[in-house]
This record gives sequence, structure tokens and C-alpha cells, in this order.
Amino acid sequence: MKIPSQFGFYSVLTNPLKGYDYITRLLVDYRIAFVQLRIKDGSYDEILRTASMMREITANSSTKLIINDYPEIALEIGADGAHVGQEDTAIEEVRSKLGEECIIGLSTHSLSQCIDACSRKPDYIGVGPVYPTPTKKNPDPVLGISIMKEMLLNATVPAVSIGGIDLSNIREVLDAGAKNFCMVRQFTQSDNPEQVLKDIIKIYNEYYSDFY
Ligand code: 3NM
Repeated sequence: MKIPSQFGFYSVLTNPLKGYDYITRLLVDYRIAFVQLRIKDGSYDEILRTASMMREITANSSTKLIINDYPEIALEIGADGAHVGQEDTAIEEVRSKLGEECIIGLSTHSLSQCIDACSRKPDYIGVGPVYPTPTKKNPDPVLGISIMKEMLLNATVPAVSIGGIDLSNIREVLDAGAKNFCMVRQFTQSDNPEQVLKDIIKIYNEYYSDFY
């Protein structure tokens, strides 16, 4: 397997308050396994420039860089991987463009999508939204903890829980067996993201001692 089944915090960045460069450096310093660039309303050039800058920061680090929605940018800047949604370019096409070495993630929003996605052999799947989220423009119906749990039990590739997860409910997500999670808004929109990151790590280490 290209990536471990347990990698903890997977950070997705959309308009981070402190800037893409600051947050990416922070994630590298704390050895966070993944940083995903997810710009929904930028021009191709802006996304390309931001992605290149993040590539420089993550190069030779243990933090893998994933580009959301733009596999061609992932290819151009030599990112570690690409993430696609259910409506985006089919994973088979992305795989043939980016090659076997590339990490490819696929979002799933129901048990049937989870089972179908796993059969198409992404390197990991997203499972969400676990809770209501204002971060995504047209979010799929909320899964809740019990459907998330069912999806995690049925996933045959590494899975990362996403959607509405914050410091107030992360223990519920971990209690249900999630080993990997995203927390977009609370982390990226904080004026003290380092403190949020420390809090995330502290809680995660309560469940998986000395993971970080
Ligand atoms: N994907 P926050 S939910 C980017 O359901 C994204 O696949 C989702 O942001 C999915 O942590 C989501 O701020 C937004 O709720 C997550």
C-alpha cells in the first residue's frame, strides 16, 4: 500500500487566514502527513502558483502534497497526489494521466459510493460530510456518526473522515473508530492555527499514544 491506513490529521486548505505559505510550513514542521490544496474560486494560474509554492515548502518533507480538482496541476508541479470528487474526472482517467506512483483520493458520501469507490482502487477515500458543514458549497446529506462508522468498516482502502469536524466533536469521530480526519474551518480560519494544531495532536495522542 502506498499510504498507511492510519495517518491521523489530513489538512485541507481553502483560503487559510494566515496564508497558504504559513500554514503549509506549520504542517511540515509538525510532520502532518497530508496537505491538500483546495481552491474552488481561483483562476488556473493562481492555483498553479499556490501549488508550486506549496510544492517548494513540502519538498523533502514527510508532508505529502495533494491537489484537489486539478490533476493536470498536480502533474505539472510534481505533487504527490490528486483528489477528485464524485462528479470530477473519473479516477481511472486520473490514474492513467498521473501514473501508478501518484496518490489518488476519491470523495464518497454514502455507503454505496464507498463500496463502489473502493472497487476502483483509489489510494484513499474521503468519507463525509460527517456533520453539517458551511465549508462546502453544496454539501451532500449529512452522514452522521453511525453511517460514517458503517462506511469505515466497509472501506478496503484507507479512509479519512471529513465534514463539520472540530475540537468539540472530534472525540466522537475517534470514538467511532475513525483513524484519519480533516478539520478545515476551525484550523484554517483560526488566528492561532498552531494552538489548534497542538490541541488536535493532544486529543489524537489520547487515542493513539505517541502517534505524533
Ligand atoms: N468535503 P469543515 S465536507 C471539503 O463531504 C469537504 O466530502 C466534504 O470542511 C465531503 O471541516 C468538506 O470546515 C468540507 O467542515 C469540510
